[in-house]
Amino acid sequence: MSLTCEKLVADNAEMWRSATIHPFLDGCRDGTIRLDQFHTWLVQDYRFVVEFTRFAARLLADAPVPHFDTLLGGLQALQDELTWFRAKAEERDLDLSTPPLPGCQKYNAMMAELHDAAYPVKATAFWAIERAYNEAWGRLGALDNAYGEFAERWGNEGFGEYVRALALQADEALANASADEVARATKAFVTVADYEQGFWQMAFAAG
Ligand code: HMH
Repeated sequence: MSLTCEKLVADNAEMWRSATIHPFLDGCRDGTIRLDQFHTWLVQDYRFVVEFTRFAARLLADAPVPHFDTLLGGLQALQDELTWFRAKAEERDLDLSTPPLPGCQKYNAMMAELHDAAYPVKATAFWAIERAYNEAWGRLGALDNAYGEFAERWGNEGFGEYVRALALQADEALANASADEVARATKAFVTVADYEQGFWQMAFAAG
């Protein structure tokens, strides 16, 4: 049996919980998050998504042709997302050129380091990053407050389908991966879980 995305989540259940359940998210659900905390997340996540877009392009460059459709759809969604982030920042008068904080910086550095990794490693990390947000925001459900559109962006059913398609592609790549690549993919998954937790904490601790 080869490694699968589901097995990674199951084998690291506690870490994954910490990556996707956090007081920052509870605060968005309850409306108790402070603006400085939320705005820190918003600006830092824009900086993250810029680097994530470069990572998506590298993933596409290495992908087998049958994986193009899902990844090109993902790149299209990222174009929309970057435009949306700029609109949200403008509405809230936020400066998107604010330098990345350490929790964002190390996550961005990790993605840049993965540029040279084998396709199964990149595909696993990319899926994990999208899955984390789908699960974290999706768990909040429909929100009747200012954070509803944020939860909806990553928690919606279409995004869930995209994440499942990414998992199938990563699983397929892992089935054909070397033992070393499987080990590196596992390490990348654990790092994503760790850095996701750190990213929420970075925003929550702001101010
Ligand atoms: C920190 N993880 C972080 N930001 C995001 N936007 C995503 C995952 C999903 O795109």
